[in-house]
Amino acid sequence: MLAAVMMRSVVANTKSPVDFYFIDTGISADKRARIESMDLGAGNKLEFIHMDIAEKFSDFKTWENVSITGFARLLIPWLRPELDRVVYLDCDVIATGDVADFYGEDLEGNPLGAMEALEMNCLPGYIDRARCGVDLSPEHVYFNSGILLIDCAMWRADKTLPERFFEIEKQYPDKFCGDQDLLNKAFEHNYKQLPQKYNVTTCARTCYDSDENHWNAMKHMVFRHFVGGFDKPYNIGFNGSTKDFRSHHKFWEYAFQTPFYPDFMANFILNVQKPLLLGAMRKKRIVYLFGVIPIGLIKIGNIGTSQFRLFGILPIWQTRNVKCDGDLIWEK
Ligand SMILES: [Mn+2]
Repeated sequence: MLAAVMMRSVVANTKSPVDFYFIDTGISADKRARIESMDLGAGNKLEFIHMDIAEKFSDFKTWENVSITGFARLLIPWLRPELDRVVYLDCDVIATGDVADFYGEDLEGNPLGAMEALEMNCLPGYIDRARCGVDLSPEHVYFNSGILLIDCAMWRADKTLPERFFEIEKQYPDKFCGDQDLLNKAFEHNYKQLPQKYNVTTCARTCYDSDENHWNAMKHMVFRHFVGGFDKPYNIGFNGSTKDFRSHHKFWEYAFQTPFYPDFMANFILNVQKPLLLGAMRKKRIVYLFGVIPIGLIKIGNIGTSQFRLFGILPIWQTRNVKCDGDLIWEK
């Protein structure tokens, strides 16, 4: 239960009192009781808000690793009409700095504050596919929807906004990244881009455009966001271009302070064994043409491109590609 770790990390790093609102789209009674048993510290409050997500977003398309739960964040401003500004955090986030810094950022009249999805630049084909999927203008900086600063009052004042969400969903049913693509389209050129230290999705230098920006994000990191399956600290067995072990020790430090530590450890041990299994499978990827000529399947990059190579050298076939002129090709 990642949300428990996220909440522990937030209270450990801020001096301000925090009101947590846990959007409950179907948590089990057992997990809820374990979360409620946690000591979040004096002055901090926790409230569960139940949402019947399947009913609210029954027409929304879900696939791959995009679950319907992700769309819950679209309704945040209407869940508690008395709140004018909220910080939204994914459950796969930990705070390493003070959440109040983020909460207090000047949105300069924009309805939303968010950070560039730098990890998308590191994954071949990802950013193009996401952009094509909702027809984003090239000038729009594509943001990650896992950490948001929401001006709830502005969202509520915009009477057409909920309708626009549904229209975008209808217009682009094959979009790539669920709520994230939808929000990027809904707030195209209409959000405040905030410093990357508020959403460190990757520590890899290659994802940042300069040494300075990389250094600033690392040195002043306020939130570390463990995006994707292979970047989760308990999923240490997998490798990816965005993978980096920085802040993993922090995750374990806070996980230890929750009732879910044994569950995380069990996952960790299971996942440590997976590369051994995958290594064994990889050996079987050599096939023999006419039963004689060996053709190796060599994986290039982390996601997307795979090539067959004759004698392991000459490329003879390529699968998975992204074109960006309206014609989207992506083989899973
Ligand atoms: Mn996330």
